[in-house]
Amino acid sequence: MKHFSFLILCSAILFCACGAKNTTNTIIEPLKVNLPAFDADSAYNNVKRQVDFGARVPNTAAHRACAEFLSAKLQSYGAEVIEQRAEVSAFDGTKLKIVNIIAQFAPENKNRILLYSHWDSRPWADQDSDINNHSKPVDGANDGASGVGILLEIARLVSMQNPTIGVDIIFFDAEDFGAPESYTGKEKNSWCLGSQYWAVHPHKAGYKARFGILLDMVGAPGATFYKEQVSQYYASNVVKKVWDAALETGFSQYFRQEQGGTITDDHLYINRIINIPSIDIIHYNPNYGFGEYWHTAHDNMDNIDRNTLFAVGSVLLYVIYNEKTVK
Ligand code: AHN
Ligand code: ZN
Repeated sequence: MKHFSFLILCSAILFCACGAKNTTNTIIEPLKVNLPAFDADSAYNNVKRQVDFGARVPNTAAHRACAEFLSAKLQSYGAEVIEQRAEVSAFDGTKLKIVNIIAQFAPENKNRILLYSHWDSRPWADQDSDINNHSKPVDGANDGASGVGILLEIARLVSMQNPTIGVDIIFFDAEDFGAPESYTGKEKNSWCLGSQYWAVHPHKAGYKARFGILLDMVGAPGATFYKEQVSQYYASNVVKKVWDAALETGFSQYFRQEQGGTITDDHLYINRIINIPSIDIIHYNPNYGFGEYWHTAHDNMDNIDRNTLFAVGSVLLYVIYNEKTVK
């Protein structure tokens, strides 16, 4: 809120200052678009609701209950929702019943953007310093629930104020079922099973979007988002668009104008398989790696900061509402 008020204030000062000296009839527009205000409390509660189900590990009751919650929530915002169910094989042959949750706003609009996150949580806290936790699932407050929490809030706002473009939101399943550290067998592409499935079987034949934005671990205190390299390779213009938006809205302390790591994440398959130029907004420091909570028992609600949710949500809104339709 602070940042937008500040922007409006600046624009007002600029407007008055120029107006005073202005002898011609130039009209200075104060703001390009009217953005809805991102409600960080609402996003936070969305994260908490998911975590309260317990770990959202495929083939569990918590997973099924949370899917129902997410789908109902999106429907309550007037989206056209598809639950894409499938059975996929994990790295060790385990059959996973997965569900990708797809919400379409203004499905008739040909100009679309795609926003996505994974909604499952990791079955093993295999990065925990306590070896007893390696067999336990993670809460995934940040790793999974944070991105979904922000996108649910975006869905609420999009339902109240139509952007000029159509918006699709997808919650991908089974991103985090990648082979654990202890696994010694062969494995390939064992992460991102839900997005890999969807990229081969999109909910609409010939589905297209202008670009895609993935949110992954976007709620930790003091999170930093560097320009991830898979994103740079496939969609450097989208990286620029988003990082410029962060500059514009005053959130550069989160969105760093520096190169990040190369991350295997859902966006890799969306780029490679279905060719939607996609970026990953992910908390990963090229020098230190993921946050110390990552894939540990500490990725709980204590690891969620409303300020970070607000920064990411506000930058996204700026991008969504400034996207123009071309005929
Ligand atoms: C790998 O560790 C290969 N990819 C990280 C993707 C990820 C896991 N995002 C969240 N959890
Ligand atoms: Zn993970």
